[in-house]
Amino acid sequence: MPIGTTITEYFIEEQRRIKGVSGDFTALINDIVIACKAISSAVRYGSLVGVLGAADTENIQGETQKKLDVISNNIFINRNEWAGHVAAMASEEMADVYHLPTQYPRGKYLLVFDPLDGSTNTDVNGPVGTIFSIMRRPEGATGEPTEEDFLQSGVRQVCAGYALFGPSTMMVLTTGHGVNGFTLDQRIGEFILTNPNMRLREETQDFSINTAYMRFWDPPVRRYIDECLAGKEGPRRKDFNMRWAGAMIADIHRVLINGGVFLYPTDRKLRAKNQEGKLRLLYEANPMSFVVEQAGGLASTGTQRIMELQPTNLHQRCPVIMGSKSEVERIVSYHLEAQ
Ligand code: P6P
Repeated sequence: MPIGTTITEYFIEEQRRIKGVSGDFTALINDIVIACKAISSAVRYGSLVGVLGAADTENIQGETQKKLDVISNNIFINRNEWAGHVAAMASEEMADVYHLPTQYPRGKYLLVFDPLDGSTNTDVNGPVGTIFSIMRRPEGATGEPTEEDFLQSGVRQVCAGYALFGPSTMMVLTTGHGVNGFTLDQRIGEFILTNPNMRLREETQDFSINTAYMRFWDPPVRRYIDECLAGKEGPRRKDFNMRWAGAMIADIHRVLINGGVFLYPTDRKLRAKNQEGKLRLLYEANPMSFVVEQAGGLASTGTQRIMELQPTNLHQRCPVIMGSKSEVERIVSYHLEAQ
């Protein structure tokens, strides 16, 4: 049975192209891949092994954690803390920087992650996934990493990607040289290269936004969506389609495959709670922006490139508008006109 290119083979080939790399990075990716396989298994067996439903805890965001949020977070920590590739980690599910147990060596990378994005979908058998971003520890930093070490803008990411637990389990990631997708072959337990060099379509007819919040939207967002809804009879002269999966990973993966634009913008309701957006910059917006930009799309807050934002805290939120270049450019132009 022909196996195809495994994700490990792919990264060893990548490593051979980069002079002087130590193999640390490839080994870190391998640990992340194993963590994603383990989370995929936990998600797949769901109710059969009693891991659905709410845990009796809240995360830093004040959101009730699902049992699978806690399980997935523990899997990511356990797989990545021991090998000496990371210096520390940070997660949506943990208030502070995670410092490694003293017996483990420290590496040169910082790993941030959302262990189970869209976890409210677990109880309804909907798509969920894991998002991760790898940064370098600042040059010359000594001792235990601090929160400040993590506060790097998205353009400093070394690697970013996600695992999507849908009808099949996929990993999609970038190291800044394009985007590649790998599908888990359950028969052999390996991720196989199935979507080499993923490119985002310029033109599209799909948009992705939670229209339940329409009454809170700012005028530029309202204008863009109203024009999509007006279809052929409206200024866009074509019909559009709306999808909302309740998990940004699933919505943005569809955008990568079909083209389109995903919006979780700021609005009056969020600003009333002193929140810039709903989605978190370091472990949701930045990694997904890196993937989208490397696939030829754009990722904006509406007025700024997401990856150029300077984070001020670990769990900072930001508005997210990302996808096909021409659509994001149009939405940004509406924001600039409204200023
Ligand atoms: P709403 C999941 O909780 C998440 O963080 C994203 O993955 C998703 O796109 C969004 O929130 C859904 O938010 O307000 O529609 O429930």
